[in-house]
Amino acid sequence: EYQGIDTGVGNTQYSGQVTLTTTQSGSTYTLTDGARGGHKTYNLNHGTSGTGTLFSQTSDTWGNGTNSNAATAGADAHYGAQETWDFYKNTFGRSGIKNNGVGAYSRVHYGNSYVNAFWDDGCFCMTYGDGSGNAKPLTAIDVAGHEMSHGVTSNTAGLNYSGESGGLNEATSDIFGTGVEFYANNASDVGDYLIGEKIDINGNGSPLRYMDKPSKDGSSKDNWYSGIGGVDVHYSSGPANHFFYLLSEGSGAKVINGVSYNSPTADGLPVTGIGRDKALQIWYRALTTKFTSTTNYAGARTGTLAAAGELYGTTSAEYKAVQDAWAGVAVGS
Ligand code: ASN
Ligand code: ZN
Ligand code: CA
Repeated sequence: EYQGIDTGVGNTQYSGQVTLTTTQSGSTYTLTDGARGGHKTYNLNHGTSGTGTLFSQTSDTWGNGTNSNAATAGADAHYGAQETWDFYKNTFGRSGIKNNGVGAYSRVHYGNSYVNAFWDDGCFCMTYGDGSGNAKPLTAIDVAGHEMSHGVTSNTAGLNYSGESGGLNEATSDIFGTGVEFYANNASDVGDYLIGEKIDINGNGSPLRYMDKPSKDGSSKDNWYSGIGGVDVHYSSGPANHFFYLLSEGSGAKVINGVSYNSPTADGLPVTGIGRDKALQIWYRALTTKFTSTTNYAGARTGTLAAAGELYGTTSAEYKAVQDAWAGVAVGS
């Protein structure tokens, strides 16, 4: 009987109809991505341990666009893993979370009304709750990219998940999660500098975080200050998210893909953006060759400047933009 890689269809909740890489084994298809290290997607069916069951059916069309069909969240999660793999491979030449060509796995339908998603280095796996009322799984693509990027950080800089390094760890996940969302270029989930805008975690349509002006969420910090290491890592990430937005897009008001941004600087001086592609290269090079487990904001400035110098030269516009963007979030020399 035939065994091999197949191209299926996912009717996702957040990204419309997408192509999924699956595996056919005779008359059965599974959510196993043979083109990306064998990444598998499992259904926990409201359990909270083990792997549940591998998504498996006799058709290669998955989900119906809502969470009333168990395979819908599977399709979103499988798509998120696929796009995250391709983003790292095609943007940085990184082959999987460990850069060894080996896929991870995803588990969906964790528990009941569980409003979170998380990466676990131990199982080398991703887990997604179904959200409030089991209606909004946390499987949107920027969330998927955010969570799997925690695995990349663990396997590179290893930024400690507390204090300033914890904020930089969280920001790294927001930065690359956003990179994945723009990379996927999905018409139903266009790229933006918002985090979690699709999962409606606040119940009023607002996103979880804003990179242009992090304080818009009511808790995140726009700029560095002495003592920021004492706040929750999801809020001390603010200055680095703000830095990344300024470096990519520059200060001031701007509309991108229909979303309005306004990014004031701490010093009141303008920043000229260098584009997201270059900003991503600088952050990735810093993460993988400069940052360590204890890197703080001052070290992130030094590390990204070193990365920009190596990539573009120390007299380049890119290098100056890195200096200006850090000054714009009150991280000085
Ligand atoms: N979803 C959360 C995050 O990735 C889980 C956690 O608190 N680590 O930040
Ligand atoms: Zn995170
Ligand atoms: Ca987003």
